[in-house]
Amino acid sequence: MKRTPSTILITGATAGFGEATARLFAANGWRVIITGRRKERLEALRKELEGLHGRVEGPPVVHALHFDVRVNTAVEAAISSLPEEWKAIDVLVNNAGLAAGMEPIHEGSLEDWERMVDTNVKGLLFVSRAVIPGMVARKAGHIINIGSTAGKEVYPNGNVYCATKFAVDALTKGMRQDLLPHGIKVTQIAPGLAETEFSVVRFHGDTTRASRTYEGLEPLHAEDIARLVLFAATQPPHVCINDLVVTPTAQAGSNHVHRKRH
Ligand code: NDP
Ligand code: 8X3
Repeated sequence: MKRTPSTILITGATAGFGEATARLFAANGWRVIITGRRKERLEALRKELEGLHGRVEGPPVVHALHFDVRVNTAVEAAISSLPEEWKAIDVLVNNAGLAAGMEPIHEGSLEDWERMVDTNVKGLLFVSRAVIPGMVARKAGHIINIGSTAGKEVYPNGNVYCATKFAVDALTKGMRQDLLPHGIKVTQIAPGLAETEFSVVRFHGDTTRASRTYEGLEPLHAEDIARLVLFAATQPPHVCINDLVVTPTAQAGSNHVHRKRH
């Protein structure tokens, strides 16, 4: 039997898409499990969202889990530490991820490559492996993977980041096939240029270079993606959104961006 309200676990809820998604789902009455590495941000968000409904008593509506998706032992420990009343996860949003660097293939940093593969591919797999068996046992659930237009079309110097997002695209399709007999939905949302902390992380803290990414166009905002996650998660039981590719109006795929000149 379906329990209400539903429970969503969001990886990477300390910034960007994940944070906006946590806010939107909490505002819509969901029970939200927020996760990430930055403990202070998680705690501040937990407190803020707990106060959202002006509640003075009642069970918590937000649960924070602090872990690094790259460390499988930490992922397993965090998921198994969930109190009984938080264990039945209805929706898993595999959002935690990053780009690191943007160099031609022969100049790329091995350290950056490892960070991207470990976070975007292995991290997504570790969290999925820890959460999906519960969905299979309950014969219900929904996995929403955050891919990218970079996982549809490669762009110059995007090499390894694009490869990790192509992997997310393939894993989304693989998950949907494998989980078909278990009644579990699998969705990919593949955004284009969105202004979050993404480019600051990609360019190792260089905010000037990061802001150039969005010069002359209105990029997507984190809230735009949160709305799509809510849209996908609130379809009737017989409807599964497979793939949502979304770009700013000023972008047509990875390699075509229209920028206004000053
Ligand atoms: P942000 O940098 O704003 O947020 C990234 C989130 O991921 C943070 O909450 C961060 O939390 C978390 N994260 C990163 N590494 C780890 C880790 N090792 N363990 C746990 N959490 C981690 O970026 P976005 O919101 O833009 O990115 C979210 C997803 O969307 C990523 O997968 C990205 O590839 C994808 N994407 C982004 C686009 C964009 O243009 N912005 C477009 C298309 C896809 P913390 O540091 O606290 O751990
Ligand atoms: C992020 C979008 O085009 O910067 O995945 O790679 S892009």
